[in-house]
Amino acid sequence: MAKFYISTAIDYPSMAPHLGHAYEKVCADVLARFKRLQGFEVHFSTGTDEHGLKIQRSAERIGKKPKEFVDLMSSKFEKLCDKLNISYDDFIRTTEKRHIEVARLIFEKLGQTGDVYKGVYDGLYCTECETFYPEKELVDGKCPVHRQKVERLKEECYFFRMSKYQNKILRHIEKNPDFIQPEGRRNEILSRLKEPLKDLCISRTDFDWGIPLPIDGKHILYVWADALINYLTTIGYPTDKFKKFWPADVHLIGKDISWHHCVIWSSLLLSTGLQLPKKIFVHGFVTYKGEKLSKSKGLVIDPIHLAEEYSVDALRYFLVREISFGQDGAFSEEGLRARLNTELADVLGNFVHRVLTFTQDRFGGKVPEGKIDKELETEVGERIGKAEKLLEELKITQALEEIMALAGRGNEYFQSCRPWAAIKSDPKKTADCILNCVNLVKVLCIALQPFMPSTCDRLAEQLNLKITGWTGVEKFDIKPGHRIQKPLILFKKIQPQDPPQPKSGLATTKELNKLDIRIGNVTKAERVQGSEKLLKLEVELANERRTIVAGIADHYPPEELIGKQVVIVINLEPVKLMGVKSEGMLLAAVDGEKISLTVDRSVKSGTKVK
Ligand code: ME8
Repeated sequence: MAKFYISTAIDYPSMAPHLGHAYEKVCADVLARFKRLQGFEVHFSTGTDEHGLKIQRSAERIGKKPKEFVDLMSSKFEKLCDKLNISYDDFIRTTEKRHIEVARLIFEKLGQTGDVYKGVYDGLYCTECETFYPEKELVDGKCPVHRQKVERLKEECYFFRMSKYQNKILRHIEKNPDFIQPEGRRNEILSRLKEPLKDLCISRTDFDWGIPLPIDGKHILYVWADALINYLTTIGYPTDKFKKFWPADVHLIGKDISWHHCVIWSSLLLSTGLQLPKKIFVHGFVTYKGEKLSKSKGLVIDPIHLAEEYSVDALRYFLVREISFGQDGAFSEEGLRARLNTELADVLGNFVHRVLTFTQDRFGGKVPEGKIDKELETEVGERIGKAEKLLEELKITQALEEIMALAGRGNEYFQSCRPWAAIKSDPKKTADCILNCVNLVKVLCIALQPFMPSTCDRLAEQLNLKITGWTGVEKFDIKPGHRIQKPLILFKKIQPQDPPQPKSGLATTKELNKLDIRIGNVTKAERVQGSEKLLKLEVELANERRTIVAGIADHYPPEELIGKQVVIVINLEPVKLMGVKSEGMLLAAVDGEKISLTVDRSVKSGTKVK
């Protein structure tokens, strides 16, 4: 059986996952599911990147040991995958024994090639992206990705002779136009490779949360080298399974880490004598009000909350359809609602429901005798052929558009046959129409399965059909006499909530208007020493940070608060609680029906609450 190996990046579990992480997993899942339907033996990996200084510091901030911290945080990423119906075959964690063994093995191989030597690294480092930066790549002296201060490092380390592989990588990219996609990202890497490539520092000594080097236990493996090797661990390097699945067919990653994958990873593989992956597909960022969602900036949108509010499949659909694959795309709740209401409910849901209820009500749930409309079947076949080609080329947004156009076509067809009127005057025409429409519903049910698996499973049940594969998806092969089940609504429309009306008796007084109430993002949370109840929160407003002390430790573990939004009063006289100055007061926040201290939706930090 032909194989297909697709991976996502493995996420830093320094904070809870946000919509950007969900996006990458959903896109990879669409491709993995499509390939499985086509009959490929698929390995789909995702997971968490758990070593390094960033994680060690995040753990320290909330008073936990790194291992205890990553166990807790990694489970949130796994939970997200399960919630979003991500059909991963392996959720890999870099703290697992199997990975540590492979990482050490690969390091030994690099040494055997003569590509590792000892030296002193003297330069700049951004802990947020765990990356070394030459001075000239900084923007206003800050990390070009996170716009945060970089640290000066001077320490003994082991270097990897990355420079040796510059020409090989260049030639590989030039000879294989599909190696890095989309083209814009490929050009970026090609242009950066015009500059001489430096050797890479691949060990650290000033902290210990990592994999000790087999040759020198004082050093731990640089977290990026450690993380990239996960792509080998997950397929069981160096076993037969590895031999079957390597090279990877697609590494799916975001645009901030294309250099690490296209250049660092390629040179590590070349040094160890392994083949390069077939494709590295670089997707864009999910943005909100023009800004990239980011853990470090505290701009996070909780995908689990959205999935619960709008349904998992509506969220999956929105992400693939709204964000052209390979480009950046904006998230807004209005946008999500609009796609759900006007495309999923009004077009797809409406077509399916009309056809199946008509079959149920007028034909007792039995597909009527009739004639297949060959013209329609050919038209559908052409679109499906196009969608299939697009999926092969990883153009998932366009593929989804093609398939959804068939739902629109179905509505048109149903409408033009007018079966509700024709049933008396022309029962034969009505039967033909229904036979063809049921078949079109079947086509949609299979073709949309990679995008909206649970909806399509429910639809398959209604159609009394087993989805077995992609082959023949376009065929109108549901025969007259086939029985369908009772139709159910696939998508419920969701209207924006009306603003709550103030209850009588509660007036806003002039005095209350004097309070300056703002929305802020929690960037740090820790216990106040010597107190059971108090937490100290660092809250980021638009241009400033405030320390807020609140007696909520009984109800909120500090790590749950990081990345959440809170409502605070900022123009109070500062007060000292257990020796810590509180520069504001935490208020309750209203999030839909829920009243609590935090909200998951993202409003720009610093926003004034009226
Ligand atoms: O970079 N929109 O982890 P990470 C879309 N551990 N994708 C986004 C995004 C956004 N707003 N924000 C982040 C790491 N991502 C490393 C990877 S792989 C061997 C090691 C994407 O948690 C990001 O581009 O910072 C990356 O592909 C993934 O989420 C994990 O990011």
